[in-house]
Amino acid sequence: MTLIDPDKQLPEASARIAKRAVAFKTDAIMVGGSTGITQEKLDKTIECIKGVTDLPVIYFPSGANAIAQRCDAIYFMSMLNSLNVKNVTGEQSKGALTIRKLGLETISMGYVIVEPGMKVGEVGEAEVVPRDNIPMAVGYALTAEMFGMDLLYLESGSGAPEPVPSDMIRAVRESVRIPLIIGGGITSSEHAATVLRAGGDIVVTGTLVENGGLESQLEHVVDTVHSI
Ligand code: 1GP
Repeated sequence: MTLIDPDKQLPEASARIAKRAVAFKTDAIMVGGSTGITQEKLDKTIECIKGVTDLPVIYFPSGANAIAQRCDAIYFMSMLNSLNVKNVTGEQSKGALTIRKLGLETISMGYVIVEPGMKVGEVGEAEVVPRDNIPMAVGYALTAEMFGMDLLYLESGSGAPEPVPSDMIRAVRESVRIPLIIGGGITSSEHAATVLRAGGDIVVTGTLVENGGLESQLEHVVDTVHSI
């Protein structure tokens, strides 16, 4: 899945990124970012993206301050290792009625921040899972599954120097049956292959499409994901 942050470029530029990602056969577009998301920017970005593709556009929210009106689905997500309850159930409870009134499809997701966590770890006030603390990651994964969540997202943070460690992904994969999304620091087909071989089901790339890797790397990454 290709992640587009509405705060990083104008809506028309987001649509251009989406169009190229679709040409390279990405499977879905995620829209979201940790800071600077306004309702207007979000809705305009999704409108522009939907003008260039029929692929699912999934909103990846950072709070209840902006809820995409025209997305195909929204992650109804809880940052399980946040120390601030607003990121666990607070923002969700503020946004739930709006989501219901809009009739949006919700995909429940446990969101777990792994070291270094980057910006999302900071603004989310996460007690990040240390890269060598596999039991802690497994505990959160089981928590998500036992709560009945549809997905688990292991996130090392946008722009992280390395993806989530393979041995952590492997241990989590062996512990739960729900699909596993891996994001943060995946900038090459080697990274994508490593996280998928360890047991990830879905790879998310964001920074790659913002910093020039769109043309040079994304096609290879998607091809690699589809070949595993
Ligand atoms: C961030 O996991 C995503 O939420 C994507 O991370 O920007 O490092 O690809 P990158």
